[in-house]
Amino acid sequence: MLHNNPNAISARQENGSAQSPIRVNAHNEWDPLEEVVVGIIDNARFPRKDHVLKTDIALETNQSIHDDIEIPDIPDFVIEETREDLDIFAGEMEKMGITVHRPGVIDTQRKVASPFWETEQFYNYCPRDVLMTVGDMIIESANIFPSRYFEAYAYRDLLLRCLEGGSRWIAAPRPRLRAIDCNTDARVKAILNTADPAFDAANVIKAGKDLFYLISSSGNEAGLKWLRNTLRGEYRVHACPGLYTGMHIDTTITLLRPGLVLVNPERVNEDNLPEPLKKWDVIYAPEMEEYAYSDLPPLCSAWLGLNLFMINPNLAVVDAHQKALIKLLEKHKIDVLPLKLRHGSPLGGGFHCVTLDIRRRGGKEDYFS
Ligand code: ABU
Repeated sequence: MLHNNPNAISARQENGSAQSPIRVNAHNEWDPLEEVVVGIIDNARFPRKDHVLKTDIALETNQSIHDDIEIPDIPDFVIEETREDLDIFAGEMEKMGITVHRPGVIDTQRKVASPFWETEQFYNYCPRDVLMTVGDMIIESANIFPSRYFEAYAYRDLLLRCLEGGSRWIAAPRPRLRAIDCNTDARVKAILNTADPAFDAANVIKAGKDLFYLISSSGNEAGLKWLRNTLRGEYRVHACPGLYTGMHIDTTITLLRPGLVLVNPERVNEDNLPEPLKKWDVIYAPEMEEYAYSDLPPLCSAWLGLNLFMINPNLAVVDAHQKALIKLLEKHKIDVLPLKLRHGSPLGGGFHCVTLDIRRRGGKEDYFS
């Protein structure tokens, strides 16, 4: 059902329990989770007018951006099964005593515009892409797709509660995303060619005082510079170039616990592994089990199994299809809660993508000294 009322953005949260203040505390990818956001699938449609998304699809499928790029409809059963999978995931975390927040519902077909473009909006399935928590700070990222320009508004009530709780809240400057900022040369494996800082929050993972920033199509050098300058004196932001030209870091490097990292064997090797992680034990992910529950094309790479979500240093939520990966994690003394996101790949993300950790027990440590 389409929720047409633009004022419905925060209906869920406003009708919910008392709006108590929240103190953001998220220093790494593994400390015991206390509070989290899980994405939603309401009103999910692929935006048809987003020229950067079209460029991405054209580059991925070797089409010209001048071609009539075909954007599929998302069948109702995909929406319903995804709602079910997300609710099961959220419910499992609630059973563990973790507080779960959900984004507000937006009318994705309502057009939005800047001086440079007009488009429909993306759906709120991946909070990980638009918001980043670092210590007591929450950062709105500078996303590369115009259809995601206003996506953080779906979290505005939550952000206000974080502000009330004493958290720092900042937003990166928005890139212009003009037509001329899009790459049209399929040989250059980057969607954008812009001097403006542009990065998805999911280009970054955190390990205490150290953050790792993937240079890719969804995260440019200027975005790295903005993050480094903004966090100067507080964090070391390590550039991760030459690993993966696609999108996010969370199908390439997965931090499991202090001293243990899981990497993608097609992208990462002893030489290009980010320098600080060379001090850690490295495990290489096994081949991924491939599957599809619909005819929709994948939006993610075949390595979505690495996109697992740590509940604490000894427990991971992992795609139940990935039996070999589960075995490997168990061998390293990590228990696994196997769950499904049947349509994760065509919709754009796995368990790490559909979450945003708001609060984990623990403080800011140096894991590399
Ligand atoms: N965060 C989703 C991963 C997308 C990718 O395969 O690059």
